[in-house]
Amino acid sequence: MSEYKEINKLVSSAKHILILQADNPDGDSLGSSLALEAIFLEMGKSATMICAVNMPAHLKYLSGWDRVVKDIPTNFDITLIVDTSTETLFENTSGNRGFEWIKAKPVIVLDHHIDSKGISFADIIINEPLSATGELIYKIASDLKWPLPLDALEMLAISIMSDSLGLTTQSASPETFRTMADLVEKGVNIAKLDNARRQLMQKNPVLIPYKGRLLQRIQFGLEGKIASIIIPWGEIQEFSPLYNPTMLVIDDMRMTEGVVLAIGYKVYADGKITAKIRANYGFPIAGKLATEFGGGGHEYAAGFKILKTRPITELHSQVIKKTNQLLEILKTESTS
Ligand SMILES: [Mn+2]
Repeated sequence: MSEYKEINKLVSSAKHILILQADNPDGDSLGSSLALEAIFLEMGKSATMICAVNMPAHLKYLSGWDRVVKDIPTNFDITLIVDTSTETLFENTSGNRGFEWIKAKPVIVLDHHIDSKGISFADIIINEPLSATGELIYKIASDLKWPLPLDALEMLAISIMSDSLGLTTQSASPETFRTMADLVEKGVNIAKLDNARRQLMQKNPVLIPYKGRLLQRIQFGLEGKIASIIIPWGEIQEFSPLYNPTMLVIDDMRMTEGVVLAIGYKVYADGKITAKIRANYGFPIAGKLATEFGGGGHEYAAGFKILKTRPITELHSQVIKKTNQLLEILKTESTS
């Protein structure tokens, strides 16, 4: 793997490394950041973790989350971007002073979203079809014989468990299980990590009646195949700091008989609309649907963002139409 060697060359000669997450941090991107931070510190380097948005509350069981900062320092040598190769996911980051410095210095991307469009200012993009960026980092670190202290191993395990939903997704390969076995053998205690996660999953009591309201607003379209929910700006303001409103009900939406796709829209004050898409097993169309609207993701989990103001009802009609087309194509493919 000559690309791994290229990474090693850049990392070896760097003293201060930036670890950058996109504007949509998740368990994989944060876990991968914290793992790399631990690895680089063990190598005697300094590392700064950057993300232009606040860490979501449900990730705060990952010890060290509060070391992720928004300000880009001046004195760094290289940047590692984790868990994305989609440039549009740096909208907030690009508004940050110092983004030009990042572009001017070497940029390495470590990702596993293989359908992505790429990042124009990256020097090296490693994008492999693995379950999580954490799995890729374990592969690279093992190959390059980087030090892997226990806290790094724990973070890699969290990354993999998070993106593979506890090793239950299609992307969890035999290699993913072998990686997890390695991590456990090297001292990672999954039960302990999962207990920390569960404690943090306890919800603020105000979210329980709110969830009830959301459940009543779920709409079913395309003969019950699509479940959708719209979160208006007022609710984003009120409830997002406590929990991602869409995530409160998305599993209920997906677990409804006949539903193949669940979609949650958030409508912001400036008219921006974001959509989170989850497809059920056997209907791998989430990524393709998101791509139609300028976004991206995986077969079963994806999202997009629309900056231009347009009525949500109009957008949803187009989403329904596109979903129908993708389902037709899927049907044709499976019978041919
Ligand atoms: Mn990921």
